[in-house]
Amino acid sequence: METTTPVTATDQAMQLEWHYGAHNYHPIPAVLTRGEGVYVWDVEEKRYFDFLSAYSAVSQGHCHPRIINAMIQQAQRLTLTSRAFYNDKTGLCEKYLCEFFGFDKALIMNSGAEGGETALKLTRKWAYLVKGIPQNEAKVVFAAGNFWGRTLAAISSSTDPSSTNDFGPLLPGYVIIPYNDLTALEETFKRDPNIAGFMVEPIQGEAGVVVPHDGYLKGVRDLCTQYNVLFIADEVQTGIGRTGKRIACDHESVKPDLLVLGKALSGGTMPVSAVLTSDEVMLTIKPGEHGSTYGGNPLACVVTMEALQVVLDEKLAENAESMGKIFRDRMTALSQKTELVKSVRGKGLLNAIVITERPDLGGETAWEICLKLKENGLLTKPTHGDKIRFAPPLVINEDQMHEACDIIEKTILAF
Ligand code: IF1
Repeated sequence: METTTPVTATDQAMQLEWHYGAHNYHPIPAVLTRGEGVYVWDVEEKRYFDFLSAYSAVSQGHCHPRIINAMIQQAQRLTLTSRAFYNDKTGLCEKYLCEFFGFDKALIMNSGAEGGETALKLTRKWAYLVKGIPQNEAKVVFAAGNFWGRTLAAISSSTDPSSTNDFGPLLPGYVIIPYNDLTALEETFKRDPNIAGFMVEPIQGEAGVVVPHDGYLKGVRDLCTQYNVLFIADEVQTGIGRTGKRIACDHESVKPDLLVLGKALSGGTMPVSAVLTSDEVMLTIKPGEHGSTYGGNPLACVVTMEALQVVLDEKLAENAESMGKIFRDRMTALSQKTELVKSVRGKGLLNAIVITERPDLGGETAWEICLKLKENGLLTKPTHGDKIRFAPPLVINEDQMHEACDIIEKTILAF
C-alpha cells in the first residue's frame, strides 16, 4: 500500500487557488493566515518578517489597531451611499487630504490604477479646456520601465512585453522616453506642442527600485513649468512615508501638479486611491463626467484619515529614513562579503538588492534566494529577474531590522 504524504493546509490552500483561480500570479509558496505589525503567520503557524508589505500598502503594519478600530466603528454605522447623495465623511477626508499634502482639491477612487486613470483623464480635460490643445491631439509622456497598474490605459504606457503582449490595441496618445533623462524630456516638450502631461514615479518600483539621479525631480518640475506641461507624480508606491518623506517628491522639495496616491492610503485594509491637484485642473471635470460606485465611500474615508494620522503620530516617515539607512548599510557590508549581491539601492524603506545570476540556476537565482529567505523566516519576492525588493512596514524597529538583516545575510552567505 503506497504511503501518501499527508496533504498539509498549505498544500490544500495552494491547490484550491490552482484549481479555481486564474493563473495570473506565481506566488512564493507561503499561505498566510494572520498579520500583526511587521509579522505574518502561515497556516502552519510559522512566523515571517513581511518584507514586501503588499508592495508598500501595509506601511502602518498589519492590522494596525487604530485603523482596524476606526474601520469597525464606521463599518457598523455606514459603509456606502454612492455619490448620488452626500455623506458626513467624504468632505472631511477630502479636506484632510488637501491639508496633509497641500493641494486645492482631492478626487478619491479605489485602486491605484484608477488613480492613474483619473489623473490621465484630468490631464486630457485640462489639455483641451485650459491649454487649448486641439481635440484628441493631447499626448502624455511616460518613462520607460513605468508601472502604474493592469488596466488597458495603464499597460498602454508599459515597456514590459509581459504587460502588453496580446492585449492590443493599446491606447493612443502616449510618448515613451527613457527614465531619469532630462534631455530626452526637454526634446520631447520642444518637439511637440501637444504634450499635456508627464506621468512619472519618483522612484520606479516595479522596474526594480530604480532611483533617479539627485536633481531629476527638480529638473522635471522646471521643464514642466517652462513648457506648460502637467507634472503628474505617481506616488502610489513611494508616497506616504515609504521613502523617508511624506511623499518622495519632498526629497527635492518639488510639488507636482497632480499627485496620485494609493496602497498605504488605507493602511492595507481596503482599496483607496486619490488624485490631488489644483482647482484649475480638478474643475475641468464637471458633474457626471467621472466617478466610481465606491469612490470616496464613508468607510474608505474614515480609514484613510486614521491611516494617515497614524503615519504622522508614529513618525513613520522619519522611522523609514533611519531604519532604511541601517538596512542599506547592512546590505552594503554584505555586498563586500559576497559577489552574489551586486548592488544595493533605494530610499527610506523602499530598497532592493541586485543579484549576480548564478549560471547553474538559469536566471532563477533571485527566486531561489527568496525561497531560502522564506525558509529562514522572511518573505519577499524578486522583481524583474535579478532584483529582490525589501520593503517592510514602516513601523519596523531597530532590533527587528537587525534580526531581519541577520536572516538575509545568513541566507545569502549560505547560498
Ligand atoms: C500586483 C508591481 C509594484 C504601482 C504604482 C500604480 C499602481 C502600482 C507605482 C497600481 C501597483 C502593485 C500591483 C501589484 C504588485 C505591485 C507592483 F509589481 F505590480 F509592479 F508595487 F511594483 N502605481 N503596484 O506600483 O495600483 O491598481 O495595483 O492598486 O499584484 O499587480 P493598484
